[in-house]
Formats: sequence, C-alpha cells, structure tokens
Amino acid sequence: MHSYVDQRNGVFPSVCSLDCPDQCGLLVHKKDGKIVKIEGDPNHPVTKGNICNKVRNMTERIYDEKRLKYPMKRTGAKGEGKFEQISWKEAIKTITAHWKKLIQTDGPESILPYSFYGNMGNLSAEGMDRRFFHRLGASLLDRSICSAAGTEGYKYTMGGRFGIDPEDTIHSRLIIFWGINAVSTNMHQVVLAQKARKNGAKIIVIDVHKNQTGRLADWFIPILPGTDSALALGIMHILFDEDMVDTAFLQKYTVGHEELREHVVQYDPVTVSSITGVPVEDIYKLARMYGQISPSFIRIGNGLQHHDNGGMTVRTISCLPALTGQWLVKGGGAIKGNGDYLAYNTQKLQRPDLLKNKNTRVINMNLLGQALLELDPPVKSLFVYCSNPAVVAPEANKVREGLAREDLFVVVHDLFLTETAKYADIVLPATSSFENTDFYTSYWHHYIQIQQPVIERYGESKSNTEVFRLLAKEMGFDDRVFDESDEEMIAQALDHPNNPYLEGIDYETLVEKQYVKANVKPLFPGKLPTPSGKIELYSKKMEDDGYPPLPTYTPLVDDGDFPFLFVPGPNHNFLNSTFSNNEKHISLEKEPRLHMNVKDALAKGIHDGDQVRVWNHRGECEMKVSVGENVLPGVVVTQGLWGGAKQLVNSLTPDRLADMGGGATFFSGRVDVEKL
Ligand SMILES: Nc1nc2c(c(=O)[nH]1)N[C@H]1C(S)=C(S)[C@@H](COP(=O)(O)OP(=O)(O)OC[C@H]3O[C@@H](n4cnc5c(=O)[nH]c(N)nc54)[C@H](O)[C@@H]3O)O[C@H]1N2
Ligand SMILES: Nc1nc2c(c(=O)[nH]1)N[C@H]1C(S)=C(S)[C@@H](COP(=O)(O)OP(=O)(O)OC[C@H]3O[C@@H](n4cnc5c(=O)[nH]c(N)nc54)[C@H](O)[C@@H]3O)O[C@H]1N2
Ligand code: SF4
Ligand SMILES: [Mo]
Repeated sequence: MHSYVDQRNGVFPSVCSLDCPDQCGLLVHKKDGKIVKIEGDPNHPVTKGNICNKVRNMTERIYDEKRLKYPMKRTGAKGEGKFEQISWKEAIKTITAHWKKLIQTDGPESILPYSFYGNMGNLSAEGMDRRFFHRLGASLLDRSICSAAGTEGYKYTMGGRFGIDPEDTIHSRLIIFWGINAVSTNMHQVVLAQKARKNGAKIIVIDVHKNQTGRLADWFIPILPGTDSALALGIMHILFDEDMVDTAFLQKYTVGHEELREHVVQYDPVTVSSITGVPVEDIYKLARMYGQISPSFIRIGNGLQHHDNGGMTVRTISCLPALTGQWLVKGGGAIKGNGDYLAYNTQKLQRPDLLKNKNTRVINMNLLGQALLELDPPVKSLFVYCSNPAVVAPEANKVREGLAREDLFVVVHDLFLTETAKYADIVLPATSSFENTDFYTSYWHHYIQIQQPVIERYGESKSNTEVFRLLAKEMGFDDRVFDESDEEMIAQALDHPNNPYLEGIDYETLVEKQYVKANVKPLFPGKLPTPSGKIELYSKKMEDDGYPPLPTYTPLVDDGDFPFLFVPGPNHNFLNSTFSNNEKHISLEKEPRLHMNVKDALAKGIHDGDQVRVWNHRGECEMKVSVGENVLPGVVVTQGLWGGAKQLVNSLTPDRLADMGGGATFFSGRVDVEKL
C-alpha cells in the first residue's frame, strides 16, 4: 500500500488535532500533493461530517505565508522578532551545548519544558517529549491551565473522568449547558441536543454571558460569576424539601445523602438568590424542572473551572444527577470530561521511570511568570512547544518580563513565530498534524482515532517526536526508547491491561478502522473508583485533604477594589491563541469586544462602540465596547486570546491558583473600565 503522502491526488481520512472535545473525523482533499480542502468525515460515528468554521478554513493556516520553514536564531532583542536562518544541525548543537553546560553548572532542574495541547496527538503532546525530559531530569511541569480544578472536584464525587456517552444524549429530555459556550466549543454536543429537542427536550443554558449558546436556549439563566455552586445547592435544597429525590438510588449508589439533606437546609432560595443574582422564582422553576424531567443531562463546562472556587463548583454540580437517580437512565447524568475511558498506558509511552532524580521539582504552568522571575534556584532555560504562554498564561506582563530575561535561554518549537517565539533564542519549525503519525483519544466522545501523514513536511519542519529524538541523540542518550518509531510507541500506549475499556484495541485495528470505540458500559450498576466505590456526596477524602466534605459554596477571593468581574474566555474562530495569527480567522472574528451592561455603561458615560481602556493593578488593554443586556451589572466579558500587546487580556488575569488541582483563575479577576 502506498502511504497517503505518496499519493498526489485523492481524499484521505484524518483527525482534527485541536484541543477541542469533539475530535472530529476529517476528510482531506489533495491535489498535486497539496491540501485543497478539508471537510468532515461523514463516516465518523459522532461528528458525522460536520466540522467548525475554523477547520474548514484550515488550509489558510497550513499554507499561511508566515508559517515557519526553517530553524532560526535570534539576532534582535528579545521580543523584537528578528531572526536569521540556521541549519537543523546548528540548532540542535546550540541547544544541547547550552544544556550540557547548564547541567554542569546549575543542574538539570534549571531546564523547564513548557507545553500544552496545541496538538492533541498523544505522541506529540505527551510522548517522546516526556521520555526526553524525564531522562534529562528537567523540572517537571504541572499542566494545570485548562481543566485541572474541575477534574479534581469531579473526581471527589465520581472517582475519575467518567460521564455518560454523548451519543446517548439524544434521549435526554432536559439538557443543561452549565458554564459552557458549546456552540463555539463543543458543537457536536449542540447537534445532539438539537436532535433531542426535536423529540421534545428543553435546553437550559446557565452562563454569565448571553452568547451564541445562550441565545439558542429555551431558557437562558444569567448568573453572577463564581456563584454556581450556590445555585446547585439551592436546587438540592428544593429537591429534598419537595421530595423530588430518588431515595432508592441514593441508598444504593451514594454515600452521605442524609448528611447532605441536612447540610443544604441553609441554602434556601432567598439566600441563594442573593448570592447568585438568580430570582427566587427561577430557582424554584429550575429545581422543579430538574426534579421532574427525566432523562436530564448536564454538560459541565470550563467556565466554572477557571475560578478561585472552580474545583468545589464542579464537585457540587456533579452531585446533582445522583439526587434524581439520573445515572441509571439512558441519556441522564452528566459529562464534565470523559478522558479516563480512553486512558492509555502512560508508563510505557512517557517512561517516568527514566527520571533519575525522583525528587525533581514540579512547577505549576499557571505560575510561569513567578517561576521565571522569582524561583530559586532559577529556571535558566525554557523549551516551549504546543503552547503559546506569552498570550495564554495568566499575569502576562510577568510572563513577558520573565521571557525577556537576558540570562534565560529560550527555545520555541511551533508552526508560527508566535508572541512567545519572538522571545526565543532558537526557533524550530514544527510540522502540522497532517504531516505526522499519531493517535488521538477524545475527552468527550469514546473513539480512538489514528492520524497517518497525508502531506509532505512543510519546508524543513519536524514533528515533536523527531525533534526529541534528535535532541536525545545529541545529548548522548543512547537508551533504546529514543529509537522507537511512532508506530511502536502507539502499540505500547494501547497495550494497557489495567484499562478494560481498551481491551482488544491495538495499532492494527486502528489502522484498519480509523475510528475505534472504547468498550464502554454504563457506569451503574457498577463500582466507581472513589474510596467507597459509590458516588461520594459526603467525601471523607475531601476532609482529609482539608476541604469541606460536603458540597459547599465558597466565595471568590478578594481581587482588589475594582468595580467589575472580568471574564475573558475563548472565541468562536480561534482555538485559544491558535488562528490569532492567521488573516482569514482574524477577518472572521473582526476584533475583540468588551460586553457591558447598559446600567454600568450609563454610570460610566460609555456608549456602544466606544473604545475603552480596561485596567487593573496587573495591566491594561484596549478594546471596543458592546453595551447591552448580555451580561449582568458588575460583570464584563470579552472573548478571544488575541496576540497584540493592547489586546492581551491575560495582562489583567490573576495568577492565583484555584481551590483544587492548581487550576487557573482566569475568570476571577476584577477590572475597571474607562472611555478612551
Ligand atoms: N471555538 C473554540 N473552541 C474551543 C476553544 C476555543 O478557544 N475556541 N478552546 C478549547 C478549550 S482548550 C477548552 S478548555 C474549551 C473551553 O470551552 P468551554 O467549556 O465552553 O469554556 P469557556 O468558553 O472558557 O467558558 C464557557 C462559558 O462559561 C461562562 N462562564 C464564565 N464564568 C462563569 C461562571 O462563573 N458561571 C457560569 N455559569 N458561566 C461562566 C463563559 O461566559 C462562557 O460562555 O473549548 C475548546 N474549544
Ligand atoms: N484569558 C484566558 N486565558 C486562557 C484561557 C481562557 O479561557 N481565557 N483558556 C486556557 C485554556 S483552557 C487553555 S487549554 C490554554 C491553551 O493554551 P495553549 O496550549 O498555549 O494553546 P494555543 O494558544 O492554541 O497554542 C498552541 C500552540 O501550539 C502550536 N502547535 C500546534 N501543533 C503543534 C505541534 O505539533 N508541535 C508544536 N511544537 N507546536 C504545535 C500552535 O501553533 C500554537 O502556537 O489557554 C488558557 N488561557
Ligand atoms: S476544532 Fe473541534 S469542532 Fe472544529 S473540526 Fe476540530 S474537533 Fe471538530
Ligand atoms: Mo482548555
């Protein structure tokens, strides 16, 4: 069989590599060796041929003039963006020579890898790189920027990243999108919800911003940021009070329902209304709908998790389906993330055993600015890949000050000269996922997919696995693990006897079928991986870890005397900061906007369309304001991680850590706004 790369014309199966729950199946059309069109693969069992606008326009990114073609070294000042071409040989030699010296003078922990999921392929995002940095003994990175707080919170209740099969949600009669902008960020869950709606389902959206998802709802419930656990506790109060709980389910499958019943007495609708801004009658209406309609499904989003109390909020909401016994009903329950169904063998893929120094320090990626400016012993070298911290990390001004340090040796491997890459000493060009072999495991649906290279490598670009193999060789690491091929690594990762859901799935089946579903069975009856094996409404483990053992409302941390809570989320046409440097996607998105309530605008003398300055003690940015009723008074919302210095929303966001998992608190910062 010819590889796809050798065939200059045709249509080839592929996977979307972006950090998005949908992980769509794609069909890539090639003409004369180049991709001319990308569309959804109608054979994909969940995504069924529909894809988002971002990826329909992906060719504009793959063949963007600005894409990096060869390695470069810096010739201008840090951050200035002046570079000259060098060979791969020189690049790899420069990096390894620097590191060999650092290991002598400062030890390997002075080197810090910084990466996230710019490419969701497991080999690219957490394969050969992990092996390499483990062997090197570099500082470890705690990759907590996305969903760490909620993952931890959900785990206390449910034991792991286990929710329902999204394919079952067509049977739901009540669907609650809670803190998720699903129209932009999980479009196929919206498609499934629309199907359910045709069968009579109602869609509720609970959000701080009436965005495109809120507009699609049968009922949009605006809420004050960071107060959702109070609303969930208010619902529980009414469910118990009005006898709408499934006692048989609670007795059989949960721990602590009696304690919970007493505990939620304090969360009466009047109290909850004063915390959340949700009217008392709406709290009753919501609780009664939730108590009476079955199957009901809650899609728990990231908006809840990027707060000081994100862990506890998700922990609390994830208790709700148990109260009404929804886990036993097809289409009932919740999804926060489904990542653990497809958990592969990380020991074999990532080889943590290669870490010689077992006590290697761990650095939280949300604290990058602090780490670069304050840590002792200092970080002396940073290797960035699959991430763009100068734009996406909180306290961006600290991050940039750190990146600009003259004594910090920075290497960035990316497809573009990102804002971060402008600070690099050495820039390495990365292949796109269409040029690589990899395997993909969705964190929403239950399918594993394979990517085989479709096109030739762009310019001199190299994949992550290739780069780390080269670095290993030059460092003199002769361990056999650095010679293993991508195919061998996939086979090892899939060989995971501890995960019964992966039984019978191997490399050959993946190549043959392209999409393979995990052997998923309903969660109940069954044992959860919590200490008790049941849903833990009361969690002894939480108590041991220093948290209230029962779901609780904890207010946001005081962020200073600024009048507005600032919620800067992602936008529709970018994927975090990816596409923020591609003209096509910028033109689709136009410009960043600050959404503000009419009452606040009036008080500040601000009019729709005015240019405003948004500022606090951390920084400032400028944007156009949209005045209306889409946010509550006291809240301002903007979307999109734009690259420009004046649009850098993360110059305003706090680097406090959330209550659990070392998570980020992007949405718990406060700002002031004034007309320019
Ligand atoms: N188009 C597009 N898709 C994406 C991404 C992207 O950048 N663009 N990013 C991808 C990634 S990495 C992730 S993690 C996901 C994130 O996608 P989502 O899970 O949708 O998370 P966010 O968009 O951060 O926030 C979701 C919603 O929460 C709201 N919100 C904020 N604070 C609160 C609160 O306190 N309470 C409530 N109820 N709502 C609140 C916001 O207004 C927003 O509408 O999307 C992925 N998909
Ligand atoms: N204010 C605010 N900040 C946020 C968020 C928010 O909602 N608000 N969301 C947060 C969340 S949820 C997340 S997940 C993070 C995401 O933050 P990042 O993980 O940094 O995501 P991206 O901005 O998409 O940057 C990914 C980079 O990886 C590169 N890349 C893609 N494929 C490859 C590859 O194969 N190899 C290499 N070497 N590079 C590759 C891309 O070109 C891109 O520059 O941002 C966080 N930051
Ligand atoms: S970004 Fe999400 S919705 Fe768009 S093609 Fe990729 S997986 Fe599908
Ligand atoms: Mo994320």
